[in-house]
Amino acid sequence: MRNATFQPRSARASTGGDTPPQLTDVLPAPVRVEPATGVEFILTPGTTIRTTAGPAAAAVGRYLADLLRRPTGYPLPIVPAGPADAPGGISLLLTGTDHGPAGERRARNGSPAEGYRLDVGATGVVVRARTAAGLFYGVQTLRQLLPPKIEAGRRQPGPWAIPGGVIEDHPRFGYRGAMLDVARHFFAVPDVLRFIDHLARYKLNHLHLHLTDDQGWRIAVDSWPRLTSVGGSTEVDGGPGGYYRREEYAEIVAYAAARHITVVPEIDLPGHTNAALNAYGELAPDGEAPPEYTGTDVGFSAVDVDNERTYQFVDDVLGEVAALTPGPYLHVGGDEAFTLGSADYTRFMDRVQRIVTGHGKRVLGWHQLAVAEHSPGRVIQYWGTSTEDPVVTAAVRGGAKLVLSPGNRTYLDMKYTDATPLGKDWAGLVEVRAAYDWDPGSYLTGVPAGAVLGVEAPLWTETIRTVSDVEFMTFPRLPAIAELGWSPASTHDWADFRVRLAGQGARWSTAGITFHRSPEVPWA
Ligand code: TNX
Repeated sequence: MRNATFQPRSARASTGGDTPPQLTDVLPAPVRVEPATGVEFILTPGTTIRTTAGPAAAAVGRYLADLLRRPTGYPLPIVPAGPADAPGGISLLLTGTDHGPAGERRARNGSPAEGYRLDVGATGVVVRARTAAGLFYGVQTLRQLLPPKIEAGRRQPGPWAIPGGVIEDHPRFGYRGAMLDVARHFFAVPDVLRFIDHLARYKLNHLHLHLTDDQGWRIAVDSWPRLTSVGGSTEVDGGPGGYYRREEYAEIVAYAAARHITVVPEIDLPGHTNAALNAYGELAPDGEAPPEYTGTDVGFSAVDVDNERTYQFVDDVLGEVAALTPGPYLHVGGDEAFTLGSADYTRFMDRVQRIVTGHGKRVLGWHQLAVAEHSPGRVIQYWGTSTEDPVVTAAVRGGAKLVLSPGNRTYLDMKYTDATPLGKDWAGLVEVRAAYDWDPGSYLTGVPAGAVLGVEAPLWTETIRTVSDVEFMTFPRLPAIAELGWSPASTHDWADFRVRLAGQGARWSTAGITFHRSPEVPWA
């Protein structure tokens, strides 16, 4: 809970581009914020970054130095942390039992794995965490406490002040995600890395990549090469498409991992498979390869569920994707297989789930998958617009966990208003307040909060072609979903959120990020 000194700032004038942030401006809202009035730490050319011995804290130190060196022009050397009470500099201290000096070890036992504590005093800044992920989140908080010009790509004049006080923080949910559909329109590696950086700012920890659909197959599978050579060659409206070679995909996974983000690959089955069928006609129910598809209809394709070759295909593909996936989940889609009867669908997905666990992974799937048998550790992603779904509730009772992506709240491809040039509206218009004002813990009737793993904001790309399109739909709604995933329910307050969100606008402008200037938000 936030401490007594916290006050909603709905009445405060929104901050301009150069106004220094306050400790209470952080988004997502931290668990506890205690400003120290009149205290600030100022970065100088002599500031050092001190890290606990070992590679984990040093990596976060390098990440922080990379953020700060260009705009400040300061050298910010990374040096080993000395005694905990030595003044000066920015200290990133791991306090888990395996790391750090004994005093640090005693200081912070019991904080959740992704939590951190930030102390900003006149003589130094200290971030303490049990894990490198916690340090990383502390660094994201620190970044937001510097003036917006810290986001500039070129050297800026100081001063570089950080407001004093204490923040104690940890996430509400373990799964905080966003999805990018790289199948309808392909996005090359640099675009995906940029999207990963957007997630990192707001402490999201899962990137779901929708890698296959009717219009394109985007990940190389060595045992079925035509999936990409043929299936990757177009996209919606007939553009050139594309796909990730194994090394490119590994680069995405590694870049995400360095930001404490787990990549969740999705191979959509049994529907949304026209690109695969176009490449391998033997997998189609009539054995004939359909033509390539560059439109935006859904639900017309499905693999042949009565052909053993199909199961070989699924096993080969999921085996290769599993080998490229350090994270625990394989997403197997399962949505909109309208050409299959329900018995055929269920029988097929039961087998697919067993193939996933056979490769040592946990099943994630869109909520149509709820009808399939329970699979150990499986997670169902709810994308409906109703708060009642008896089939999903029954699956949860059977042991499934839930990720919430209600279409009318989290879908980044929905229009903001009728006037939004991009996007769709089948789930409704989703302005910022609609994205923010709901509670994932109590959303679905009959689903206890303990069954909710977290939230995810999906971005489908039928109408989204460029990085700027991606950003326009993502900002400012992604930060709203991020706050639902991270912040305690007790901090939920639209009047406060919209002012903190407004403060982010100058950061996005400085970083060259396109965003929707929603009239619901008091931008500077
Ligand atoms: C539904 S949500 C789909 C996607 C579309 C999206 C467009 C889901 C699991 N399936 O195939 O891209 O709507 O909003």
